[in-house]
Amino acid sequence: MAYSVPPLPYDYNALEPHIDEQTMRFHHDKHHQAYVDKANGALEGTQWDGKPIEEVLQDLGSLPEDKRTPVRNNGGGHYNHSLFWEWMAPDAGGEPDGALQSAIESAFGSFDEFKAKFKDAGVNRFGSGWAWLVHDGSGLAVVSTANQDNPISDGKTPLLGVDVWEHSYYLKYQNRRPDYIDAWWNVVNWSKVAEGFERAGG
Ligand code: MN3
Repeated sequence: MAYSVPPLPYDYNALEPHIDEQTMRFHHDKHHQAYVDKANGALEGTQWDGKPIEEVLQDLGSLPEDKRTPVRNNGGGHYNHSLFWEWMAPDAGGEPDGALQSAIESAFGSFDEFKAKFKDAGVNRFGSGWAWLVHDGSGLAVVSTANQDNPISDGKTPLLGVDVWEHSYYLKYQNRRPDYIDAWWNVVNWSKVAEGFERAGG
């Protein structure tokens, strides 16, 4: 089965005022759809057609050379955004608790130091890309990737990511990417992040 854009798990305006409705409409309905259409177009009729996107991205090297870049970009775009919608929620934000809180404190010193490092990764990503909290097999780390690359292609498990492409903030924040990231913390769905942390082995 070809890939499809998953429905948003909340209304387009549910993340207001932090993430505006118009941005969510374009981002989910237009940008994500374009990644899905192009990924489907690239894989149509191949043995990878319908294979779970995370499995494809974990093994990009097995793809024929002419498919590798389109799938990396558009399959990555599909996977990244599918995760991104779920990592946000209305009435969210705050801080994680339990095992995830402890792991963040032991990896970064404190929750505030983690936030500062994550924000730096997003602000300093030149051009388009993502900042991530990942589990790298031994513990938590902050990384950033260019374009639509996902840490899963480097053997890391993404636990939380923020889209820093201009399309994710320009309508409301224009060139102020740091302000967008500051506001974005108010919609982070920490219970979803904690689920991924448990699946990654805690
Ligand atoms: Mn995006």
